[in-house]
Amino acid sequence: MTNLTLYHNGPSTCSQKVRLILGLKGLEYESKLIDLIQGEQHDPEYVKLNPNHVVPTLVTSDSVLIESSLIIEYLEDAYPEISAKPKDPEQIHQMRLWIKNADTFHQFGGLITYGIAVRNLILAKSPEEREADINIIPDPLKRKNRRELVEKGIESEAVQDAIKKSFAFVKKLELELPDSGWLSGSSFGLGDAAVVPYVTRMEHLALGEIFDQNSSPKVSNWLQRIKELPFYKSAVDDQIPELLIGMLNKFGSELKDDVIKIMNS
Ligand SMILES: N[C@@H](CCC(=O)N[C@@H](CS)C(=O)NCC(=O)O)C(=O)O
Repeated sequence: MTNLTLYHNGPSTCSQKVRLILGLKGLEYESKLIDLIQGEQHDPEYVKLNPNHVVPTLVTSDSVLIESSLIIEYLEDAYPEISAKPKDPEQIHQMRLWIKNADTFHQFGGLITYGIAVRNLILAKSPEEREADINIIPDPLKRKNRRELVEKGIESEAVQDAIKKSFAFVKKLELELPDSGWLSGSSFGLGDAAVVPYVTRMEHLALGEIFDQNSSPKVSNWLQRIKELPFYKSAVDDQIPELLIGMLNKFGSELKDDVIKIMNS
């Protein structure tokens, strides 16, 4: 019997990562949803758990765990029965490089999501609400980036850089996906869970053609195999509102040609 409470958000990439490993291991958890658009991550009670004002946070009977990549490593250490990592030390190192790649890429995933689509939700708020939303972000650089990408969208230099980094991320994945077809040894595991949310995010933003069967067959097959895992639907699809997917797709489709042009520039 586990005693796990996950503070998370349906579409959040870092939350998906943790839910995928909970799903793989068949671990039950109490779900506490944090609405990021409403700013619940800044609620003083939540900030006591996660001083970085972000999701996810996993609360166990003994401790409060933050940082999604460290949470999945914790889950592997605490619940090793269904393993999410290879035995071979070199393969473990390869897997961890992918976890690190995903962590490095994370900020760019956020920039493309906001710069292409979510900025429109923020722009729909009153100027006062918008300013308050931005000013509450604790990290000054993140605050500056958020303001710029809300104002400029894909005209922002940071968003354009993130679009190019997204393309490079998929290319690297296509080039380096091991023959086993997984990023975690011989089966789905921590490396795959860390990377896949960023790839599906691009798909939701109508950029799926950069990793379709023609352009990136290895990534395309890997993604398909992950989507067929028995726990994928409950860990990911069921947790992302259709309305949000529709919104990401709509704004992504409107800008797709421009985004692809930036990727190739
Ligand atoms: N390094 C952190 C990053 C967490 C993070 O940035 N979470 C995003 C969602 S994927 C978030 O809560 N964003 C809220 C905000 O930026 O206001 C982790 O891996 O847990």
